[in-house]
This record gives sequence, C-alpha cells and structure tokens, in this order.
Amino acid sequence: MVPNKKNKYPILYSFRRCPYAIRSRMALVKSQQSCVLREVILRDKPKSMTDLSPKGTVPVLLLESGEVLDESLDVMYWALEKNDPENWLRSQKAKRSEDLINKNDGDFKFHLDRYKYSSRFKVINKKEHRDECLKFIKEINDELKAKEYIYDKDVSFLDIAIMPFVRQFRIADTEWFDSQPYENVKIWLKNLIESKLFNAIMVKYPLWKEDDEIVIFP
Ligand SMILES: N[C@@H](CCC(=O)N[C@@H](CS)C(=O)NCC(=O)O)C(=O)O
Repeated sequence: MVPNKKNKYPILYSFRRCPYAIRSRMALVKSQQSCVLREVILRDKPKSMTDLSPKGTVPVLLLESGEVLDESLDVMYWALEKNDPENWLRSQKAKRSEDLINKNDGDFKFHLDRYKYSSRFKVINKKEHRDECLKFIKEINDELKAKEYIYDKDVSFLDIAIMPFVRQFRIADTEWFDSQPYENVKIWLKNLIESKLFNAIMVKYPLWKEDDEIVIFP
C-alpha cells in the first residue's frame, strides 16, 4: 500500500457516464465526502490508476491510508459507513436488496450491454437482450407498486445502486422506453434523474492529466 500523502482527500478516478462511477459519486456526495477527482477516459487510462488497480475499471478510490477501493459498491459502503445522513444503508439489512443488486449487476447488466452496444458485442438480435432486461424492469416496477422507492418511501442505497443502470437502459432507446407500460419505474427514474444530487454528480469536468491542478469534488 502506498500512503496517499499528497492530499488530505481521497483520490477518485472516475468516468462521468459510467453507471458504477455514478453510483459511487452519489454516495460520496450524500456522505459529504470530498475527493480529489481525476476524470478519465476508458480508452486511455492513466498509468497511475492502473498501477493502483490493474483490472483497469472505474471507479477507483485511493484512500488517505493508501488502501484502494476498486469496486463501486465498496466505495458506496465506505462513504456511507462514515456518514449516512438519510440512513441509505437501511435497505442493506434486507436480503432482498442484496438479491436485487446482484440481479442488476449480473443478468441485467449483461443483457443491457448487449442491447445497448449490440455492434460491439456482435449481437444479432438485440431485442432478445432487451426482453431479458425487461424481466428486471418488471420486477422493479412491481416493487414500486406500494412505495415511491424500491425499499420504502424514501431513497436508499438500493435505489442508488440500481438507478444508473436503468437510466442506461432507457437511454438506449428513450422513445421506446417511455412508451412502455412500466409507469412506476418511469416515475421512480424521473424523480432520481431530476434530483439535485444526481445533477450535482453529473457536472462535467475536464479530463485529468498528470501535473494538472487538483480538482476537488464535489
Ligand atoms: N465491478 C466494478 C465494475 C466497474 C466497471 O466495469 N466499470 C467500467 C466502466 S462503466 C469500466 O471501467 N470498464 C473498463 C473498460 O471499459 O476499459 C465496479 O462495480 O466498480
């Protein structure tokens, strides 16, 4: 472990549109944890990032202690365990939340990639993948029948862990998504996308280069 002596803040390697980085940034901002932000592009990752985490995915958070967190859910837990003003972590006491996040990060993400990036994945029938994604959307829609958010009436960890991926699913074909009969999901997503928090974490930052002035986020 290389202690991060340069700054009094953790260093976050992030990519604005990445759903994993989005959920981490939302938790960091909610917990009022400032970071030094290094905005990267995935086709040209900085060596300092891959030296810290050779698997080369974002987000990567280098803590003041030198510990490296390179899983977005770990970043969320780390931030919220320090400060969780709206008790987002309450959803994580339920096994159901873990199951839903596993489905999101597993099957849903798998089919989402093949639907959204069908040429990259050489997919012949992208609709099949869209249909597979819909199974998860239906499940979320059912969860939202009796409450505004997936766990209860307020935003929790569970919503934030899932929302960036459902947003991506919508963006793949906005008109089609908006015409689907999943009203609960549509309202839930709209509320989260229009939230102050989401807009605060989607602010654009210039690409980071070695020797740049530090950028404090948020
Ligand atoms: N399990 C990781 C996955 C992160 C991930 O796959 N991020 C994508 C961007 S959305 C990435 O960095 N991919 C590497 C690449 O495209 O080169 C996490 O939760 O942090």
